Amino acid sequence: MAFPGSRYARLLWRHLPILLAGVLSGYLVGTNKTEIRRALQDVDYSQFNHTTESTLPVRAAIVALVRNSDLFGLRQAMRQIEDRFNSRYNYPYIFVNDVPFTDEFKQGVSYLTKAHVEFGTLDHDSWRVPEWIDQERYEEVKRTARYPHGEKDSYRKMCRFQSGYLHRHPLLKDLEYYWRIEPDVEYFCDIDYDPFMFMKQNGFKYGWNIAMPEFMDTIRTLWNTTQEFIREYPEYLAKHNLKEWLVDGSGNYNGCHFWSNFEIVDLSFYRSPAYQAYFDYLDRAGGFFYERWGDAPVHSIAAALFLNASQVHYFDDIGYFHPHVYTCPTGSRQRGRCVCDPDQSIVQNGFCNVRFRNTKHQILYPDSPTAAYTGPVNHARPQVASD
Ligand SMILES: Nc1nc2c(ncn2[C@@H]2O[C@H](COP(=O)(O)OP(=O)(O)OP(=O)(O)O)[C@@H](O)[C@H]2O)c(=O)[nH]1
Ligand SMILES: [Mg+2]
Repeated sequence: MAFPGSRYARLLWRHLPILLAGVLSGYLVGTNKTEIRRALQDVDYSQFNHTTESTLPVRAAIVALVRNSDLFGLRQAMRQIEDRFNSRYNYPYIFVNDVPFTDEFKQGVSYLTKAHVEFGTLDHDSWRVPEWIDQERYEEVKRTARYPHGEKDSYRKMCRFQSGYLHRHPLLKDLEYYWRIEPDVEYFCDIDYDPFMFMKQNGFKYGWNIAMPEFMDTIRTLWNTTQEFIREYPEYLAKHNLKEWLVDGSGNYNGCHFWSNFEIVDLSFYRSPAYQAYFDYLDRAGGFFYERWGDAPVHSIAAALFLNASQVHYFDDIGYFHPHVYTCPTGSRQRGRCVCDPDQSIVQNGFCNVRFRNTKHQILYPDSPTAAYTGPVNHARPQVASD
């Protein structure tokens, strides 16, 4: 009869490698997390980049300025863009930050796509309060401002950067078009065509899908400054421009602007002498800091004045949500390619949306007896949330 101890010994020897592996991984997980993190940081991100870039019909990318802390909101947005569109096209992504991206961020977004992903840090000059800004006056503005983000320095730098510098970032230099995204946005509908190619083939330079009135306290002098600019540089006004979309009966700015958190743009527009001169003029005037001029009204006013109406396209088929506004294509409940409820989509008959459609229609078809839209119009303005 064999001694039971020797059977246990044989069993122990046979399973020793498994036991050792278990102990080792337990050690790594339990006591040496920094080592594991270090190993993960050495991951070569290019392994996620099975790009088909060389066959893309347009030099374009999906672009965002983001913070490391936006990782999960951005992953949510990318997941939807991939599912709805990009997993079939593999347009590259470019992410820019004012501080270096963490490895956790780089890895977190790279996992979501087969496309090429690039990460850049912006340069100091594009993210600062310029020397011509009176610091005392600026501090007073931040203390007393009563509109969303009115107290924030970073928000103003962000708006200035997105207005004048994002398109000039070295990572974007070879692009013809960009599609801007943001954390926490949602895409409700399959996009079963290539919007970049669509823009290019139709000669569109600016594409949007939400138009809203701005908080007027954030842009008190933007329109006057714009008018001064136009007086100085009348040659930049496009012949068939959309100025009418921007003004009320007395010629004052009505606050209408495209929400630039979604925009698809032919970057030759932002690189044009007209846009560059406009941005420089606004920057000198100081309103990015003394007020809180957003990149949305700046881009929109420029598009309305320096482009022809035929070059500005309303993507009414792209269902989209940015907190807290929602646009859902009319009739999509029947067509079934969207997961949104058109009845909740109050911006489509909003004042700015309707005014755009009717203004463009009138410019393109001056002899047409009918307007583009004749239904009810929603005149609601955004509420100030921060006071
Ligand atoms: N790197 C970096 N990105 C920023 C900073 N502030 C904002 N952003 C990014 O700029 C974009 C716009 O910022 P949001 O905070 O979403 O601004 P918003 O959409 O006008 O404001 P909300 O309606 O409050 O969301 C987002 O992609 C942000 O991640 C910042 O200080 N640093
Ligand atoms: Mg946002």
